[in-house]
Amino acid sequence: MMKKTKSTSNPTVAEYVVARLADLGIGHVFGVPGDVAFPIDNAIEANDRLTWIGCSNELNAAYSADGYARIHGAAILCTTFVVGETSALTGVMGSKSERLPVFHLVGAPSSRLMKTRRLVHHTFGDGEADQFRALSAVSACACAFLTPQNAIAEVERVISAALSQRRPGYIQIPQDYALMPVVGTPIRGVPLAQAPTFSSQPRELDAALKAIMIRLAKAKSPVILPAFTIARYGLRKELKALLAATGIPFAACGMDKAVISESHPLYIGMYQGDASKPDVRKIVEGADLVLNLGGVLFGDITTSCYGYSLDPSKMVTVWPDYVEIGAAAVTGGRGNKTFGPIHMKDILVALTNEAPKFKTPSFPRPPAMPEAGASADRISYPSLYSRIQQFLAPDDILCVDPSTSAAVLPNLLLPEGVLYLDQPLWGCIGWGTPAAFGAALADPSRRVILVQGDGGHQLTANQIGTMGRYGVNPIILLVNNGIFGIEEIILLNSDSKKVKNYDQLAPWQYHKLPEAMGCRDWFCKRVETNADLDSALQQARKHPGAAYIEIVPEPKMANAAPPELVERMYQATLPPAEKTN
Ligand SMILES: Cc1ncc(C[n+]2csc(CCOP(=O)(O)OP(=O)(O)O)c2C)c(N)n1
Ligand SMILES: [Mg+2]
Repeated sequence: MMKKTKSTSNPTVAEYVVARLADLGIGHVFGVPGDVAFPIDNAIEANDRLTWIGCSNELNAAYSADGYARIHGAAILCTTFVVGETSALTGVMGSKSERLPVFHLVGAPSSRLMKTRRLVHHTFGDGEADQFRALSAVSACACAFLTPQNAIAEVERVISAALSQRRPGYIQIPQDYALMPVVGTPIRGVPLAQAPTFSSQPRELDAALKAIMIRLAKAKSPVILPAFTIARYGLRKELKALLAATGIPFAACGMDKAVISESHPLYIGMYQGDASKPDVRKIVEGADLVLNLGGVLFGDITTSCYGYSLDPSKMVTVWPDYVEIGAAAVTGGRGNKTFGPIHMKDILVALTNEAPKFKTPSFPRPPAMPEAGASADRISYPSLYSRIQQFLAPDDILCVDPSTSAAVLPNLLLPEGVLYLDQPLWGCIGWGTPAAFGAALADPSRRVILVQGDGGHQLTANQIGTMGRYGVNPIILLVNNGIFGIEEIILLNSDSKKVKNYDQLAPWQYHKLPEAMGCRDWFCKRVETNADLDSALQQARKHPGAAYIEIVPEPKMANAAPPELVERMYQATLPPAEKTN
């Protein structure tokens, strides 16, 4: 629990907030400074537990905080009033969508300017300086506008909500209040792993457990689907214990790749609806009980556009804060029964102690991506992906930007301990470079490998300069096909041979970017053949610093989406009148 400390001279609001977040053990703050945020920026700079990480823009800062939170558990982002905070918004909203507690600190004009409706910069000039708070509010699960009087209570409320829901928290501080001492007794917090979130309601927990145990007792062929939230809530250890106790095999869905190491003996492979391997599909869809642990989201991108068939009556979903028998995701909310509030950790632990041990069925080990492409040949998509498969080493962090590669790389079989970072739900191209930077900063002992398309890269490539500035050593694999490739793959009437004008890109000299952005001692190479790619990958792995490989595949898009998938996408998305076209 938190200790209360009595102090004769209280810290200022800005000093207090940053100290309280530093208590969580978050060591870095991603941001861009600004005049009204100076009190916060200065408090961060003066706090010896925090390091300011100056980013090339607020969007990059937000994505970097997102990547950092994926590895560290939480992150801090600091921007200035309106122009800064709104630039960060799609990044922070991505963190909300993909359940990452990013604390967003924003400096606002002095309260006396706002109260007297004076015309301040970064506004529409109409005296309504506080109208923008509603925009940022959408990106967070809790928002606070701090005063010296409410700061202590409000900061606790935001921290508690953000950690309970694993979503961003927004804290705005007017410039004058930021410099005034907090009123009350400052709270000294505990590190993230010990920070209290919410507790289960005992009778509900008991009832939910009974309901699950009844189903487990009858089950002959159960399967587990662990969701990404297991990682977000730091429950990998508890899940491993449950797997060991029950012997139930598990599959990973599209948003949940490598929540548990893919070298685990109970791992059967990826379940992505129609895009699954037939044996995985048979085990998952044929299971008489599906334990959906953490709340897998069955969305368009991760299920091959709803190409899955799961019987809702056979599903038990342990959401982070409640248990659902039957599956609203599948039934549209009909006929399901819920218990809550329940913390999913309590269910994992209780099931580990009480669930029966099953005889694990035999299943083939999930296959690695097959080898492809002779040395002397031009790089093709299969040859590139097979080389990424060979290249990965235990404990690497593989980060994949939304692109053609993101549609194929879930099919990799990852070595022991490799983490897979992607953004399948929010799906913002350009997230990859800054997110890879944040992940690399969060754990310098692991090698971050980024796979990104050229289109996505053009959105946020300037964060490479920030990577160089702070000396992280990722390996960037930049796929230069000159186009927004995945868009061409899923285009309606894609029989046209001509790439759409709107899918074409400015031809950058990508491998020269690190040098131009001041990165020293990076290994940079442009490759067109498999032999050159092999050699560049080897050198990149040995190189002590960062590496940037610009990969130019042959023009042919080697992995056009199956026609049935494209058809299903349009059946699902277009109005009926269009469907016959
Ligand atoms: C911020 C944002 N803008 C636009 C899109 C739509 N979009 C999705 S994928 C994609 C193309 C990605 O192209 P590229 O990064 O070059 O990867 P490729 O498929 O060519 O390998 C676009 C424009 C998006 N998802 N996010
Ligand atoms: Mg491209």
